[in-house]
Amino acid sequence: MKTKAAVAWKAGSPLTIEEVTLDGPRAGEVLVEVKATGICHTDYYTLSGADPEGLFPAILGHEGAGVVVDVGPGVTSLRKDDHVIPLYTPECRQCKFCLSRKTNLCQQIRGTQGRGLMPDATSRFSIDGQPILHYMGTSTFSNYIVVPEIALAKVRADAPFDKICYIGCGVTTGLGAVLFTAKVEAGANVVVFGLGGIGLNVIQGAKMVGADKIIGVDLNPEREAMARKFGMTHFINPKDTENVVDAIVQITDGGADYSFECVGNTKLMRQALECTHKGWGRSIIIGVAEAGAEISTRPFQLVTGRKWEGSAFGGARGRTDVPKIVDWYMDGKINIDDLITHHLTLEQINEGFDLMKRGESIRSVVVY
Ligand code: NAD
Ligand code: AHE
Ligand code: ZN
Repeated sequence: MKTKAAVAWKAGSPLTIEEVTLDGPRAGEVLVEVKATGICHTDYYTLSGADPEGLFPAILGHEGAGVVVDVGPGVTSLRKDDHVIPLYTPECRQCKFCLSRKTNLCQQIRGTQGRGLMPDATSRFSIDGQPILHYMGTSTFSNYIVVPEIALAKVRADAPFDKICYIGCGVTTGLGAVLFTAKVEAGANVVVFGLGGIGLNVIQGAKMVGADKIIGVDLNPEREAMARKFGMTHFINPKDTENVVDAIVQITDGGADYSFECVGNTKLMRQALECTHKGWGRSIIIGVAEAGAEISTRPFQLVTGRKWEGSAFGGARGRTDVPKIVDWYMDGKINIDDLITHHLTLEQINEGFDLMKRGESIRSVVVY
């Protein structure tokens, strides 16, 4: 069949809208009509050329929601008309990683996914016979996609696609880092570096669990009002603060219990570790830093009890946890609507990247 898609031909170039040939689902695969997709900073990161796994030409996008159109042989858990959210972190429930119960990082199809291919090492997308690569196993910047069954969360049918698509990455990543990775407890002091599409969801999660002080750090003063609305109690703009670490240590009487880096900047990662409390502070890296970047600190910071950790997709097990997060949204327990600042058509997708770069959007959502 044919599908409309925004294609990334090479690093640093705007996407172009193309008619792409899409082969049907093979064994264990599902054809999905994508109804809406968010634009995450990670899409921009890969498009910029900073991603060591960034391959071109490809169809980017990993924050979608849609409807099952057809299933391939052997698919048992989904059928036509089911509403789904594609998962860049699948959940096969069978691999060593899933069975460990220690991680959400299912590795069943990670090898081929990282090479822009389906599990049988081929692409379903092509233009005039030239293969176009998949991205993060999802490629939600295409109106129709083929996705492995293990990379689809089935969600309730009454949830609006243009909101729940954000649960496909940003919402789950931010909330999950607090709830599933750090397991922040009520009364804890929390610091969030970067108040964008991810960081504001970390704030929302911290508020949800009853954190005490919730300190936000961002260079963009426009972020303060929105962050306060979601539960931030203190705002630090590094431009106006001589020493961010000292300021946080002072506000928290010795350091934060938890910090979250939601920018992808290795200097901030160091500050995020060093602003946590001696003896027990935990710093969670969420931001994705460019190829070749490395983190550093004095080992003494770790010797004296601080812990450096990371979180991918908020530690969420997608097929299990994503439907629950959709329920939280539908039950009014979490706010997604206010974070979606722009709705765009696929033809306007490059404007979505520009809004992000200019710091004018939290999340832009493309509606097909
Ligand atoms: P975003 O562009 O919406 O937000 C980034 C925020 O950081 C902005 O508010 C910006 O003003 C702020 N910022 C930039 N430089 C700063 C600095 N030096 N000091 C303070 N604030 C600064 O991006 P996003 O969609 O929220 O993504 C944030 C990061 O998280 C990206 O690196 C993205 O790739 C990553 N990410 C990781 C996961 C994961 O699973 N680990 C999932 C999604 C996104
Ligand atoms: N290809 C990148 C990896 C970037 C990365 O860390 N991705 C996160 C999700 S970001 C979503 O917005 C992730 O889930 N990582 C675990 C994994 O297996 O990729 C690079 O830098 O190499
Ligand atoms: Zn993302």
